[in-house]
Amino acid sequence: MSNVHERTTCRACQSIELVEILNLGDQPPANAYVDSINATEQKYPLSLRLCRKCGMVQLGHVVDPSLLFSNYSFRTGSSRRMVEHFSRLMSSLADEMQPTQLLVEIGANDGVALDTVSHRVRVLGVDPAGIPSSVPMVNLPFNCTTAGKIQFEHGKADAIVACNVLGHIDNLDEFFIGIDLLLSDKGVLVFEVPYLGEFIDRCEWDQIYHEHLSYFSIRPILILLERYGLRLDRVDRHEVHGGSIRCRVSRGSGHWDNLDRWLEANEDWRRHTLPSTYARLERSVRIVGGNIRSALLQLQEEVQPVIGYGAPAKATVLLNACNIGTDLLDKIIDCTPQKQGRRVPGTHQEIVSPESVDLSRYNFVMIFPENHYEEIESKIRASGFTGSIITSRKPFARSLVKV
Ligand code: JHZ
Repeated sequence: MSNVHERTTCRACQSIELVEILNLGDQPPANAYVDSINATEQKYPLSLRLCRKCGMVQLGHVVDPSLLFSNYSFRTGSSRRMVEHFSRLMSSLADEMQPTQLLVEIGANDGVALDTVSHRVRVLGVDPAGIPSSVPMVNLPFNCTTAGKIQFEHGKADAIVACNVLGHIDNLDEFFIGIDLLLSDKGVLVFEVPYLGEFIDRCEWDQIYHEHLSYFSIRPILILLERYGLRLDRVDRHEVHGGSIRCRVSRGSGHWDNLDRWLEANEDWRRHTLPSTYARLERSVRIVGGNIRSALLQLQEEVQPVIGYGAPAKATVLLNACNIGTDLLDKIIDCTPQKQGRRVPGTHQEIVSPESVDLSRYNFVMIFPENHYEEIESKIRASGFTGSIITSRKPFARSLVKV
């Protein structure tokens, strides 16, 4: 299997004290949507490991990124709420900048967030996926070479944003060396990552896929920052992607004054490093996975029509891990044009546009992206759907059944 390699050292502290905490078996890359119901896709090991030394949770195997990010169909612009969230961040950074200063977004995707401040400061996106965009874009993975190229062509960056990017990078040292090259002396780096705290508390196991190599808490982040002469200026929690942290970083030493208090209030270091925490997580995964399958089996027996809503990478993980084929669920609605007409990797549900479906024909809708529940629910209800909504965390909504 040359497209995948095993990682035996911790991505944050480089120790070899990695222990396996959850194994989801061999799974297809979650965003590799297929064109045929008969497709036979390559599957790769998907297992989670804990670094006993620094508490970093990470995948044990790395799939070749060119397989994961070429033909990438995720679009930031698919959620109004996320566009608003990122636009607020861009706007607050632009407030601090002069019009001639440079704002770089790593993992800019379709450039929708950068576009909102392109009239206020100089902007540049970096993303290997090559998605059409209205802002200038460097279509390369971010590393030292790309950072050097950007610096040569555009000068140093006064602000760098990287949201939901760090988790996708195997060699985090290359990332931070690149930041060191590109960031101006007084520049700021702002990054967001889904937070390990909520990942554990809410059993967000559908976030585990080959793209997501790391699952962050603050302490491993501090190890990385300190290695590159960076200080953490502040941390904020945001209720996006199931619970995320936003870290603001600049050059220098001695972290945020409030850091100890923040860690005490938010981060249970002992719990994050204990294998027993993850043993509980593993048990919950088995139970939740079983519940989802049983719920769909029950609906099938009762001949209750059910359709999925939202085909994120998370749906691929869940459907494959729970072995839910087209016999139990055959269609999923998704607003992303690049996914429509294609099928979920591995389990092959057809992905269709919202306009093509008459929801009044269904008694149940299963929403896959819990993180977009409110936005999707309001669309479903606005379309006149009066049936029951079930989700991966609440597969049984029997009391709500209206038949
Ligand atoms: P969503 C993404 O993961 C991608 P995914 C990425 N790998 C990452 O790191 C994480 O986020 C954090 C659809 N939808 O955002 C659009 C509707 O159809 O949960 C999407 O396909 N109607 C970079 O893939 C999906 O749901 C709607 O009204 O798990 C949501 O995907 C809305 C709101 C969404 O990302």
